[in-house]
Amino acid sequence: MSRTENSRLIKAKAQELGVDLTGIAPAEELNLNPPDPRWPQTPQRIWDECSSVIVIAKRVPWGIFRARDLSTRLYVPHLVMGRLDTIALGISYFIEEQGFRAFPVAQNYTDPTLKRGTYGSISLRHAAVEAGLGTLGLNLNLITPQFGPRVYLQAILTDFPLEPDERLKNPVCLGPKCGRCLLSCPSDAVGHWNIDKRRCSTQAQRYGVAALFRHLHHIIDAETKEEAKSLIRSMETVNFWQALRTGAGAYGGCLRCWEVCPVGEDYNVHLKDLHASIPESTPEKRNRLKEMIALENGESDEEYPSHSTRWTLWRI
Ligand code: B12
Repeated sequence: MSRTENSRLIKAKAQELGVDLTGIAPAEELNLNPPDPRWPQTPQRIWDECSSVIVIAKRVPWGIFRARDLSTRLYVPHLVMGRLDTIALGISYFIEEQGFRAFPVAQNYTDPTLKRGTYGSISLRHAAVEAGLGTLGLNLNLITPQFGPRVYLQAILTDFPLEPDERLKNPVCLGPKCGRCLLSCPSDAVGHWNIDKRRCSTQAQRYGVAALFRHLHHIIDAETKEEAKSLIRSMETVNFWQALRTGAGAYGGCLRCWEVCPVGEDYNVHLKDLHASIPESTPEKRNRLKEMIALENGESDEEYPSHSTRWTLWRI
């Protein structure tokens, strides 16, 4: 079969298994363009015979953006991520049946041989842009034309000969003139085509590893044995146990920038009625957006943040 036919076969299989979007990136492009060359998240680091990276996306159920209950919002994203892993494994076995090799990458796993801190073996958002699924937004989320940012991602490395998809030609994000992700961010983590990861993680990883370290320190530093005992038996400890057991709150714990993003065919139908107004917006945040627009219009001396233009497609 030709490469084009193989690609069609894989996409049909992915759809049958429940994927919402599938794209194929040539491994060579990902090897040549690591998002941060100091810590190259490239396929060849993992497997040097890999010729293609199949990127799959699954949206979260729209109802979750109507849930007021935090535990649901912490829990459901992990069901989606788990489903993606299962599907990626299914696609890998399917490729083996065609006589080639394939395997899913460690999706939300921190590769300790790379930069200190949480850093995936492959940056899935960058791979998704290379596979033509969307472009990176103001806060570096992958934004897709169909579902805005409201998709989780996974990737499969393979040596199956596949025809790659073309990258999109125009930015999908509306940029600082929209800026709704910046205005809504509860930890004020959104920069100019950038994100303050530490700030973001206070919400996105509220029972993540940094929070766990803090909790353990509180226990060690307790002034009395009674205080330490009560910290050990606290609801906080239970929350960490739940996070370890289900993933809920370990990561994926904040969906605010997702539900306010007006890009995507689903926004008007499922989100606009509840999320059109943004209570977290302040004059100071709105001013920051104005400054970004001025900078983009060349009305400022500051340097334009160009690190991510290959993937945002903004201003190129
Ligand atoms: C670690 C991690 C986090 C960390 C750090 C995020 C980050 N930006 O790296 C924290 C906890 C903050 C986080 C938060 C969230 N995450 Co997260 N996260 C990951 C994980 C596991 C690894 C990310 C990674 O490797 N980044 C790699 C580096 C290269 O990316 P980067 O640092 O953004 O690189 C750019 C900038 O650093 C910039 N840059 C470099 N140098 C400099 C210097 C300057 C001065 C500037 C301005 C910029 C700059 O240029 C680089 C290239 O564009 C991935 C899974 C994966 N394997 O990809 C999920 C992943 C990215 N997360 C995801 C999601 C959904 C989220 C959250 C929405 C929370 C949630 N509900 O799940 C938030 C959104 C935050 C955001 N807007 O980025 C999804 C993204 C889906 C999508 N539609 O985009 C992923 C792909 C998980 C998945 N399986 O789907 N996440």
